Amino acid sequence: KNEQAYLNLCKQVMENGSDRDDRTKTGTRSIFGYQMRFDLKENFPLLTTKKVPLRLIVSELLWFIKGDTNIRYLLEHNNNIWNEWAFKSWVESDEYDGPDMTDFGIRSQKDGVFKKQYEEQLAIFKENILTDDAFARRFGELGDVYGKQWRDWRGPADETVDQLKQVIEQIKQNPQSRRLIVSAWNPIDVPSMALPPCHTLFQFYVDDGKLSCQLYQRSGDVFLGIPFNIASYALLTHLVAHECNLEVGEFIHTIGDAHIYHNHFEQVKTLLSRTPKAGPTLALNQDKQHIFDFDVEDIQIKDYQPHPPIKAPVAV
Ligand code: DHF
Ligand code: TMP
Repeated sequence: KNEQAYLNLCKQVMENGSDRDDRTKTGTRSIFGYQMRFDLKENFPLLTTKKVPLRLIVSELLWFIKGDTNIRYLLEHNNNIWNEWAFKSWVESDEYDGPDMTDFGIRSQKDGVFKKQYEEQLAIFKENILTDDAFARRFGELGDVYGKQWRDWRGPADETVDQLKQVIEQIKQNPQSRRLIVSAWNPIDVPSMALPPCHTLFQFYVDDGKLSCQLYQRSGDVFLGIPFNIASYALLTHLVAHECNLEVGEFIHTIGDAHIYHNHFEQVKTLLSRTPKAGPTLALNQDKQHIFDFDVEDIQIKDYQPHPPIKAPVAV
């Protein structure tokens, strides 16, 4: 049932969306305003109609929770999902003197010779991030993105707010509160970010010993980003519930612009032709209590037997 909510979103966009140009020049089919509900007691909402690599979702979420905004941690965990956005700042900087990388995302899909050059430059960039501290500090940074806003939101007088820590304290002390909110959308900082936050604001709700979470996502790449976002917030809800000695309730996913990129249509058709399987379950290391103590190996998925992965190009 959980997975059906996602498959219905795919159908809805394909059948009722309007075809629009977009920032990346790829073209999308999009609808505005959509809500899905996932019952976290039923199973863990990781898609089975294509294989979604949970280890990437885990290391990305732990990176947010640490308050880190530098891709070095992700690369150390063999996670490449944020490379393009750091690489973009590097090739647009004065210090870059390699071949022209303007519009590398679009061009590498169309031009084989360029694709080789791009892959070479990206490999050099990754190597430098991993081995050169000064380079990593300057060019591995994505700006004041999720981790920074969740853990270290900066106010006008330079005071800081640890939103995640505070919201967890409030869930423990004041579970009926209607103010259990974490916002990643900081209008002062938006211009400095590699990509303004897509998952912009989330709210917790406690009822009958169960913790629910609702996310407002301003922009959702239905085929690539959304499956990650669903699993990531489901996992966050599990981690916070675990720390607060609560059961899990629902994850409610509200999306603003929900779009399928034109170069993902074939992939979406393949996905929709597949029959969902029973969903997996999540296993957290019971020896750990605090969300800030979790490492990647403390989070495991059980009984996950998905259909094969489906590759798709990411729009930069
Ligand atoms: N831009 C766009 N256009 N769409 C996104 O979903 C997106 N997501 C971002 C940053 N910018 C974005 C961060 N999250 C992948 C998944 C999530 C993600 C970035 C990339 C992705 O490419 N997933 C592949 C597997 C990648 C791998 O195995 O390394 C997939 O098939 O799910
Ligand atoms: P935009 O800033 O022009 O909206 O482009 C961001 C793209 O990235 C858009 O396709 C949505 C997608 N995206 C997700 O779907 N989920 C994510 O977590 C992130 C970071 C991006």
